[in-house]
Amino acid sequence: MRKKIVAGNWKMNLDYASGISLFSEIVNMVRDEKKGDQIAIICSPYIHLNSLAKLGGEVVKIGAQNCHQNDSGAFTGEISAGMIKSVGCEYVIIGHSERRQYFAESNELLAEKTIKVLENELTPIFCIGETLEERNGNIYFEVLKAQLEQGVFGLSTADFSKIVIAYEPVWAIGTGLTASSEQAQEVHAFIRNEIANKYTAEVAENTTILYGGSCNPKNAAELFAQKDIDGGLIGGASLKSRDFVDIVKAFN
Ligand code: 3PY
Repeated sequence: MRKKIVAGNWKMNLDYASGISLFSEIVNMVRDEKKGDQIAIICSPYIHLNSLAKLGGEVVKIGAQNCHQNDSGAFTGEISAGMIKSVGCEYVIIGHSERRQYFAESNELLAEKTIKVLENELTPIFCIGETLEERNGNIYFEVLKAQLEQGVFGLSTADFSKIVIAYEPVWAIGTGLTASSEQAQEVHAFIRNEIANKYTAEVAENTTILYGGSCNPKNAAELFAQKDIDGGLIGGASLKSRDFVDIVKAFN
């Protein structure tokens, strides 16, 4: 079954105390305002994960923003999917464009990370998206297809059915620009069609595909009303409790 998800991505923001305080506000508001079939998630920096997982309970789920592709070992500064699982997290963002851009994460590496996340019974939120140059050059469908093929289409049907996809046009991240609801819907329909071609129409129909990239309380309702948009991955607006909860409420 397709899920309705709003996932906040706090990126590298908030010290420990500020994170706990913002999250507590979010939990209290989401508890009152979330509809039964919606899932609210906060993907925080690693330092918050343990505490947030305990505070969030069933109301707000917790995710990490990255993990390493190995289980353990001499990888100074890294964190494994098993460690993330051990503190009560349920989700991990994989392949956010900032990881691809600033940390040179390739589709092949992201495929390894995705497998590790699944092995640890966590849900990957696998991000794909084109740059402005690729959009203007009209090669965005090819780029997105390659990201899917090399990143997640190696998974078995059973494993693929457990993942969430996030479409985040790179040109709409941190720029204040948003894809119009038509532009976003066009790409979401394309992704769903690619999934149907690779797996089955049923798998495609049941895959949750989120939109990310300057999604905010003003544009969320129109984006989420599109047939193939199942929610959002929210950057800046997830750092304000009222904005985040208004986006959670934006499903009709
Ligand atoms: C944004 O909204 O800018 C994001 O990058 C969400 O992940």
